Amino acid sequence: MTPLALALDNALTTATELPGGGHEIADPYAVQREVVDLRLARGETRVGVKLGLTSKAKMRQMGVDSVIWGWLTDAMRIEDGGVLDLGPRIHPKAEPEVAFLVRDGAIAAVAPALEVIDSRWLDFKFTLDEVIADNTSAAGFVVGPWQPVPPAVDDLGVRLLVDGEVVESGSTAAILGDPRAAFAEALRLAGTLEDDWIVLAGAATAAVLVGPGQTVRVEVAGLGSASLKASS
Ligand code: 0L1
Ligand code: MG
Repeated sequence: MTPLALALDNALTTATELPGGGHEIADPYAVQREVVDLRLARGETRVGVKLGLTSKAKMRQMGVDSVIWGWLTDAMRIEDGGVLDLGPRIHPKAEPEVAFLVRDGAIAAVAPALEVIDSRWLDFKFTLDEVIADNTSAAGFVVGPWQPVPPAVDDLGVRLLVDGEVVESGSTAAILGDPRAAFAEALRLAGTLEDDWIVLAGAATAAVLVGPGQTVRVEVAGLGSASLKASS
């Protein structure tokens, strides 16, 4: 186990931040595996994968031209309409996404989703290798009602609302041009996707900080909505 994986895990379990920006990391996905293994050793199970940096805006911001990916575990799941406990969080943000349900290595259903990202790096300041090692900031997710896959999901309107006010809006086109492309990338990167796993395709807009007591909702045209409420 590398000292960095242990430090990231300690930051996760104690809700404290690590200064980022200067770590030499030979193999960031190997550190990510260790970070996830520590969660699995505490009894969590893998329930899917997530893609990150799927929008051109986020890629430009990080100076990269390819996506990153990480693991989802059962402990990250928040029921639709459920509570995001802010106690064990550092500086959680929510972003509107689309989720896919896996069956036989293919897409079986689609749903509106929220991802909660909570970087273990101070002020969300990290290098690409550092955010990969940190399991791509994965911290939580909400999946709305599963829907049959419509003929096209490449330009569905997306709104992110906080306490009923629209704070971000965009289109699923921001997710690699088509969220199904994100599913294909997830399959390629993970090598295999198991039945009933969830694939979070990536954010359609910028993420917003979640404050105490706030209700955050995603609406995806034609797919419905999903929400969470932050603890006070
Ligand atoms: O899911 C994401 O796109 C987040 C990837 C990591 C970058 C961040 O924490 O903003
Ligand atoms: Mg995301």
